[in-house]
Amino acid sequence: MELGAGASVKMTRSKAMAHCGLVLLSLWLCIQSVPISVDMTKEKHQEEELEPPQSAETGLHYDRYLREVIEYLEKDPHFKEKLKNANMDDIKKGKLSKELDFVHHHFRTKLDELKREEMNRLRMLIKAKHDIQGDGLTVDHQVLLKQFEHLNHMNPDTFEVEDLDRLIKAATKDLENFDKDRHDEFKRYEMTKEHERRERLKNMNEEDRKKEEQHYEEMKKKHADHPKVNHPGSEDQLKEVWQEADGLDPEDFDPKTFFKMHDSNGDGFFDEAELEALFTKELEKVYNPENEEDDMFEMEEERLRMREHVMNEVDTNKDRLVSMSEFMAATKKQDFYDKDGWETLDQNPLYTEEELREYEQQLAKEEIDISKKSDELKKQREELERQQEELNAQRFEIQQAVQQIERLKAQSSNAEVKQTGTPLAQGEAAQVVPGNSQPLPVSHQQQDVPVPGHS
Ligand SMILES: [Ca+2]
Ligand SMILES: [Ca+2]
Repeated sequence: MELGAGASVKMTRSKAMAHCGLVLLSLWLCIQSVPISVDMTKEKHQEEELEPPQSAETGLHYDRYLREVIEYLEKDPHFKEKLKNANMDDIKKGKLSKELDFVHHHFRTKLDELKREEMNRLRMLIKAKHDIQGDGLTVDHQVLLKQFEHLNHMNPDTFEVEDLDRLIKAATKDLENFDKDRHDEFKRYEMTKEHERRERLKNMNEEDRKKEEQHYEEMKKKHADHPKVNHPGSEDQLKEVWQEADGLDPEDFDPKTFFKMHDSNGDGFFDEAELEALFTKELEKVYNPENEEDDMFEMEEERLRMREHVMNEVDTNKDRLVSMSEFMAATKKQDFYDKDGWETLDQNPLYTEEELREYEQQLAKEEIDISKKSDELKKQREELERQQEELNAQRFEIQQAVQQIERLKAQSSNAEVKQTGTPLAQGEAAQVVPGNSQPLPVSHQQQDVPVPGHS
């Protein structure tokens, strides 16, 4: 498969994303701001006494930095207190960040250290990327560091209010865009796949092309032919897991027991990974790694979309976790008994012909840019070679000049020796420097020597 390598890289990435459980910031950004709704108090006593988990990954590239910063800030009693009482608006307006000024010196030093480590990591990242691209140009770190918005790169040594402010803003924004970015990436994946298929067809003769087209249509049909996929999060879907994965009698289906059984880490919440694990049965109806027509990268995307769908419906406080009470509330809604099947990715077009055309134009433009760049590099190399030759020529001339000076020096000192030993006759002195009985000063001698660069 042509997209094999790219796909597996992306697959790993999407898996990593799939495991980004709780958004740590939810502690800050969501939980703090949950309005106390009336019906929550009803269920609260029986079902929701638990604190949300604290250590799940966010999937952001600066996840570690983010978590360590939060960890140290929470150790400071003053900051912890402020954090507890802060609401979403205050946090967004940067009020919380200002409390950093009151954080104990010891923790501030630690935060400075964390920031320096993060700066180093970013520099390494830039360097690694630069090495891979190998464009031979010098790296302007300051310019490249600008792309990282989660800290203030202009001050690489200390962690200040602005750093905390930026961290909160970047994490909020990046997490909100997380799924959207992935959708865009998936769309590009699909368009690349189609583009490559069409390019392949172009290079075929009439007969092969027909065969290939026919095969493609057959595979498409084969992929679309599968048992009904239950709506993620519906009673039918959960019951199937209950029966087939858990080996239990569907007659005994009990949502609360189901929740406890599939809350794998037992923290009282379904995180994203735990939800995604529930869809394996459904996905296996559509995707089989043995089949040519089933793309496993698409399967992972399907899984993530199922999770998104359930989260959207069930996670009412938007902390990216499904609590027991949210889950129970969902089982009481009409949607839970939805019998409509789930529409798989292939049932809806992911892009229009026009979008594909635009994308192909963009690819073509990128190709032109790359070839332009390589032409420029070739020219640069030729220019460097030319300069090198010129330097070599100059060096040769200088060597020649030095040799000549040495020769002249030797001649004149010979003459001196002769002068001090046996006095020279007028004629002999005239042989060394015609018209002058004194040895020439060096500056004079040089006039006959070619000057470097003036050949
Ligand atoms: Ca859990
Ligand atoms: Ca929730």
